[in-house]
Amino acid sequence: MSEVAGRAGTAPWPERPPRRLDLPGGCELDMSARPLVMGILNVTPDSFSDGGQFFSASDAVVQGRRMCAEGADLIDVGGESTRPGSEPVSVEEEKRRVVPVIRELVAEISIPISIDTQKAEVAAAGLDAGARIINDVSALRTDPEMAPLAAQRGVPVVLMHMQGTPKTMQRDPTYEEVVGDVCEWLRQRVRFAVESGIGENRLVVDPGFGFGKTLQHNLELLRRLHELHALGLPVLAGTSRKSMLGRILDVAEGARLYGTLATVACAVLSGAHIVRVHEVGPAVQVVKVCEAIRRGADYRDG
Ligand code: 7PJ
Repeated sequence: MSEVAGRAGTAPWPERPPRRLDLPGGCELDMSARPLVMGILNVTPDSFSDGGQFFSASDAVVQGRRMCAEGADLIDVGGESTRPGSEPVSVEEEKRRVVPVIRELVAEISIPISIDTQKAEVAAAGLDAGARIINDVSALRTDPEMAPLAAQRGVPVVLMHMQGTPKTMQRDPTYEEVVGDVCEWLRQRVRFAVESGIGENRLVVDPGFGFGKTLQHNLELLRRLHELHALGLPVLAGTSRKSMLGRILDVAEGARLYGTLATVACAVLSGAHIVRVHEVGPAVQVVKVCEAIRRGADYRDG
C-alpha cells in the first residue's frame, strides 16, 4: 500500500496554481511549496475579536514575536478596526498605534510585515517603518493616493472585495451570483491597480469574508474559492473568528478557534495561497497537514 499512499494527483480537490509575489528589494514570497500563514496583529482598542488585547505597543510586539516563533510567514499590522458598524480613526492616531510596532518587529524578525490600512498617509508611514506590503480592505478605493504610493514604492497590495462600507455592509448584502460577482469586481480592481502602475506580480486578491456578505454568501465563496484562480493571482482567505462562525456555532469571538481551523482546512483544500489568522501555531499545523494530504508522501515542508 505504501506506493499508493505516496502517489499524489488523485485527490478530489482543485490544484493550487503556483504563484509568487515580488517584494521590494528583490525578495519574493513563494507560494508553491505550501500556502502561507499571515498572522493578524491588531493594535486597536475595539478590533474584530481581540479587542483591547494587544493595544499597547509592547504587548503587540510580544504577540508579533510569538506569531513568528509559531511559524507565521507574514504579519499583518492594523490600527483601525473594520468591524461592522465601526467608527473611523484619525490618521494621526492610526500612525501612532502601528508605526512603533512595525519598527520594533522589523528590527527583530525577518518575515515580511503588511500594513492593514485604507489611508495612504498611514501606509506610507508603515512602509517607512519597514512594512513591505499594503493590505487595503477597500482595494485602493478609499484614498486616491494609495495606488500611486504602492506603484512608487514597488510594494505588493492585497485587493479585498467589500460590498458597501464597514458601517453599512451587513445591512442587506445582495448578489446576482456571489462568486461570479466577486470575481468580476476583483478583476476590475486588478485592472485599476495595473493601470495605476502596480505590477501584476505585486497583487493578491481576497474575497473579503464577512465584508457585505450573508452566511450563505461566505460559505459559497469558501466552497468555490478556487474559482478566483481565474484572476491569475495569489488568493488570500481571511475567515479567522468571523461572525460567519458565530452564526454556525453560536459561540463568542474568543471561542472560534476550532471553527476557524475548519475554514482554514477548507480554504487550503480549495486552493488558498495565504490564510489570515489570529492563532498562527494551530493554523500552521492545519496548513501543513492539508498540504501533505493533497500531495501524498512526497510532501516536505519548506
Ligand atoms: C480581512 C482583512 C480579510 C484582508 C480584516 C479581522 C477583520 N484584510 N482585514 N482580508 N479582515 N485582506 O481582523 O478579522 O478578510 S478586519
